[in-house]
Amino acid sequence: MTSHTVDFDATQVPMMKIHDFPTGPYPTRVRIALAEKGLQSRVQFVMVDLYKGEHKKPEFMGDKNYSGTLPVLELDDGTCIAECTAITEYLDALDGAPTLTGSTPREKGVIHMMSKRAELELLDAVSVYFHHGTPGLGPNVETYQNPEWGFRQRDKALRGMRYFDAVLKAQPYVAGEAFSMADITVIGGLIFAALVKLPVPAECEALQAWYARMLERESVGSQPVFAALAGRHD
Ligand code: GTS
Repeated sequence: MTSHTVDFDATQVPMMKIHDFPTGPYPTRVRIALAEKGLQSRVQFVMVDLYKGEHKKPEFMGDKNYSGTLPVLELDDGTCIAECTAITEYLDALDGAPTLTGSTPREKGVIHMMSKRAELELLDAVSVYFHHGTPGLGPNVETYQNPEWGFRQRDKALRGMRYFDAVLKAQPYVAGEAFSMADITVIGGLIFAALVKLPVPAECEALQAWYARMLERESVGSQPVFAALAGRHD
């Protein structure tokens, strides 16, 4: 299922580059947004190997993203846009019919809030746990680790899951009645949780049922990270 408008001609969109790590939870957020908008054919993916620390090289941080993270959208004029939310907003605006980031002021405000909350309370917390409470990207890349901070963030992420479970008991999608960027952000959080083997608490039935529904969406279930998770035997 895609949310782009019927009369939108994606072939008119200039080619873009995405600096990408195909199975990363954050890059997967942008991959889902691209699929929702029907824009995959307009993108050339450029692999940046996180485990080799390519995202921390001065060239990458200087030319593409000062923060040294993925994904980064690079436009045909060389403009680089980092941050999944900013990239999603850009993609959503391309067809003049934003749906992932909301159309009305109220929708925009609520979606932005819930997406930010999903980052703060869940996805970013799991990410900190990965980098500080596990071997993360390995000793060559993880030059500073604070395990206590990592474990606190793991516990925060579990609280975040309980929060989103309560949200999804009351409404079908994270920001209300329609699929949005906020759902994509929570999906990113649960992908990262699965990668670090942090199970969703059994009592979070609404969150689990919502996630099962999300995985049925073509834009979500077709992402390479799910094949990687399914093929993992550790
Ligand atoms: N706030 C950023 C965003 O929303 O884009 C965070 C991006 C981020 O942390 N990306 C991860 C990264 O580059 C990619 S992944 O973990 O999903 O694969 N991590 C590398 C690092 O060293 O932090």
